[in-house]
Amino acid sequence: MKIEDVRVIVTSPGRNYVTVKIETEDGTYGVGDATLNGRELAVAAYLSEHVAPLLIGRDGRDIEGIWQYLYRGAYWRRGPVTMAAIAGVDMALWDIKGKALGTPVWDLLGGRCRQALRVYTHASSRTVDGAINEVQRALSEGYEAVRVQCLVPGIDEMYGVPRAPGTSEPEGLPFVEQGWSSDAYLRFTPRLFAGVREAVGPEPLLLHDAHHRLTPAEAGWLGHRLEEFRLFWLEDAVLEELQDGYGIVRQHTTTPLAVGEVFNSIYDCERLVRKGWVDYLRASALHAGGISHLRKIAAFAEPYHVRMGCHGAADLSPITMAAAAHFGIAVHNVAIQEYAIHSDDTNTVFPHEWSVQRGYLTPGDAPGLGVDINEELAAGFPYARGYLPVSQLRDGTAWNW
Ligand code: GCO
Ligand code: MG
Repeated sequence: MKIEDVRVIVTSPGRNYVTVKIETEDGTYGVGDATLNGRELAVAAYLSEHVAPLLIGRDGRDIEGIWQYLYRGAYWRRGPVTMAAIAGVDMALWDIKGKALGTPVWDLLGGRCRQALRVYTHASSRTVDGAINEVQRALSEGYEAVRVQCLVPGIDEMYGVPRAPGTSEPEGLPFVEQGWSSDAYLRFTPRLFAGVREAVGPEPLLLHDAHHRLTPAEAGWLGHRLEEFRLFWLEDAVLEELQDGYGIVRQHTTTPLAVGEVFNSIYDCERLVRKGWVDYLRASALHAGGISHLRKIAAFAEPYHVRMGCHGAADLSPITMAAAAHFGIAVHNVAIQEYAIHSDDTNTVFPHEWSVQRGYLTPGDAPGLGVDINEELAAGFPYARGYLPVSQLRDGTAWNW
C-alpha cells in the first residue's frame, strides 16, 4: 500500500485544527489530528515541508517503522511540534490499516477491555452556586464524573471559567488574565468543594484542574485540605518542568494527582511513574506522538498502577477523540477520558462514528478510526490566527496560564 499523497488541511470551524490526510495508491485514505493550539501553522509547515516528502512511496502498512523513522530520523527528537506532526501521521496510518483490513482500530489494538469508556465533563461558573447548578445539570444528563472550575472572588478572569457559556478560552490577540493570586485561590477552593460535595453527596466523581499555577508547597496544602471531599483527581497542581515538585506534593497529600496533557514523550512520564508520584497520566494521542506512542506510555505505567485519563479539550479535534475512544476501550489501564464538547460546525466538518451517551464514550464499529474530514466544508472555515491567554500577577509579573 504505497503512500501516494500526503496533504495538510488547516481549518477553523470555531477554532483552528490541523489535519493530515494520507492516501495510498489503491485509493484508501486515513486522517490524523496534528493540532497544536496557538502554534498550528508550525506543525502544518513541519508536516508539509519536511514530513510529507519523506512519506511518498513508503508502504503505509508500516506504522511502527514509519513512526521510528520520523522520530529517530529527525535527530532533533521530541518537542510539541515534532510529536504532534508524528501523531497526525500515526493516526492516519492506523485509520488506513483499519480500513484496509475492514476492522475498527480498537480491534487492531487487541480488542475490547470494556464496552464503553467513562468520560468527565466540565462544570464552570463564576459563583459557587452556579458551579453547583452546573454539576447538577451534568449529573442529570447522566455524567458520573465532573470537573469543577469556579472564578475566585477578587480575580476577574481565570482558566476554565469562560465569560459566556459555551465558549472556551478567548481567541485573537493573546488575552491577558490580570491579577492571579494563588493565595486567594487557595483560600477559596476548599470552600468550593465543600459546597459542591454538600449539594451532590459522596458518589459523583469530582475533578479539578489547577492548571500549573501552584508551587509544590501550595499544592500540598491544597491537596491535603481537599482530601475530605474525595476528588477523583487534582490536575496539573504544579508545573511539570521540575518533576521533583510532584514528589513534594505527594508527601503532603493523598488526593490523587493527574498530570501530562503537555507531555509529548514517554520520557516525560518515566520518572513520575517510577517514583509513584502521580496516579493518572493525561498524555493524549495527539500531543504524545500518536496511538503508537501512547500505547507504550500506558504499557509502561500499567505495572505501577498508574492509569490514563487522556486530555480531551476542544482544541483536540474529533479525530483525536476517535483515537481516544478506540484506545480507551482497548487498553486496560485507561480510567477515564476528558470530554469537551466541540462546536456544531466542528462536528459537521469532522463527521464521526464515536459518540458519548449518558457519560460514556464508544468508538463505533466502522473500519479504521470512524472519523472523516469534509474538505469542502473545511474550506469554508479558513485559518484564523489565535493565541492562548496569558496570566499575570497583579503587579504585571508573568505567571503560568
Ligand atoms: C484541560 C486543559 C485545556 C488546555 C488547553 C490548551 O484540562 O482540558 O487544561 O483546557 O488548557 O487544551 O490548549
Ligand atoms: Mg488541564
